[in-house]
Amino acid sequence: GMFQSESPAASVSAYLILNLFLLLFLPVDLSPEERSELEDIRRRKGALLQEIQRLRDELREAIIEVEGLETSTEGSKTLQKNRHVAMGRKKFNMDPKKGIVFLVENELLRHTQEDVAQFLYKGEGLNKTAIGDYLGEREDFNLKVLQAFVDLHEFTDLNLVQALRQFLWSFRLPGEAQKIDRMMEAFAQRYCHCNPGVFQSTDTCYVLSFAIIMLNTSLHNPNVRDKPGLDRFISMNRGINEGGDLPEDLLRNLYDSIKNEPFKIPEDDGNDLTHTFFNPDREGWLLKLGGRVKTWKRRWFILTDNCLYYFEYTTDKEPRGIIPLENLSIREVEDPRKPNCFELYIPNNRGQLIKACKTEADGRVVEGNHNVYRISAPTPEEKDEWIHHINSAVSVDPFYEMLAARKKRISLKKNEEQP
Ligand code: 4IP
Repeated sequence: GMFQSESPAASVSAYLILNLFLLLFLPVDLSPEERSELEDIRRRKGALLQEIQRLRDELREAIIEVEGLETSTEGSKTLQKNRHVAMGRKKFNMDPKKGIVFLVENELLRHTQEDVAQFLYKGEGLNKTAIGDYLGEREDFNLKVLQAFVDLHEFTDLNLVQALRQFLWSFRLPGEAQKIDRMMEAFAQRYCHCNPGVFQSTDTCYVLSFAIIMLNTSLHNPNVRDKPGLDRFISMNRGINEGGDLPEDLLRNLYDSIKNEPFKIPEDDGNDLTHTFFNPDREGWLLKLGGRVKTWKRRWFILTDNCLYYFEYTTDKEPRGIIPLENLSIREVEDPRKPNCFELYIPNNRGQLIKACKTEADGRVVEGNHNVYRISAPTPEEKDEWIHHINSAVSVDPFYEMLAARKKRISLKKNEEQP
């Protein structure tokens, strides 16, 4: 047809315009094909004009309706109020703070922590991510609303997993560690308040809550290969009850509950905290440059436990080398001989060697001889993925730090009691 030009892309639109021009304004003889194309265009134009008219009518009706509302009497006051509430909810979902201000200004919500908390707890028409964002704000009022919001949850006689299910479903936890810390602290306090005597302290409840969320990820995230059994879960939680152990029955119940049914996360886009916790392991073939002798060797690399392991064969039981990633950084580099290169290095290095170990040909385990580890990936995509995964493995994980602080507190208290 006339629009199937074979001219270069850049001139296609000019070509189309010219054709259209010829078609519309010049009395040219049209082939049957061109004629039907022309008719098609006219049809579409007609349809578009109709659509424009329809939209105009609709707009006119809406304007009349709005004007009517503004001048209406008592009867439609509630209608107007409902519309304002709906508008407030929409505003809240786009910008939680503005939404609340709008509702307060229109006298649809009282600006007290209890009323706002109730509004969020009911959550009608509210986006749970927006609720989480509002509750996570550090401002005085928001902190009070968070407290009131958590107090609206009834956890009496629920086990910790049941309580967490309810809590984690009522809004979406924001991604920031500090915010999560505040929310989980409030949760733990509320749980302990509703269930006195279950845990020795709020810290115990807090630490166990995190252990459960992590367990949920380990068991249900397909990227985590190593699925912990009940025994591991029990031993992970040794001594967290102010130095003592929690009853095994209790831990078994929680474990089974999570195993049978994962947490439901609102608005799950694969980007929630359970994914934030874990940097899924990665493995694949890479080329590695030697330390002293600069030879490239193809090695099977595995990233796990914050270490990079490399093997000669995928089936090898013992790695040829182990590189702990702590204190290392990673950067892309150009190499004259190999494509898709990156390098592990020590920031601000003054001639130190990277701490690593390797197995010599004779089986001795020795320290590595690398100032940097230069590595080449098979494709640019794989290079990016390795860099991304290694980066998340080396970056300090704020969640673990938060947890470590709690655990330390628990063990300090324990030592005070048993000097
Ligand atoms: C070897 O070269 C290999 O590249 C080694 O890699 C490497 O050890 C050696 O580095 C390098 O000399 P040749 O085999 O040609 O002798 P791999 O152990 O993967 O076989 P690294 O430490 O990179 O594992 P130095 O630094 O040991 O010389």
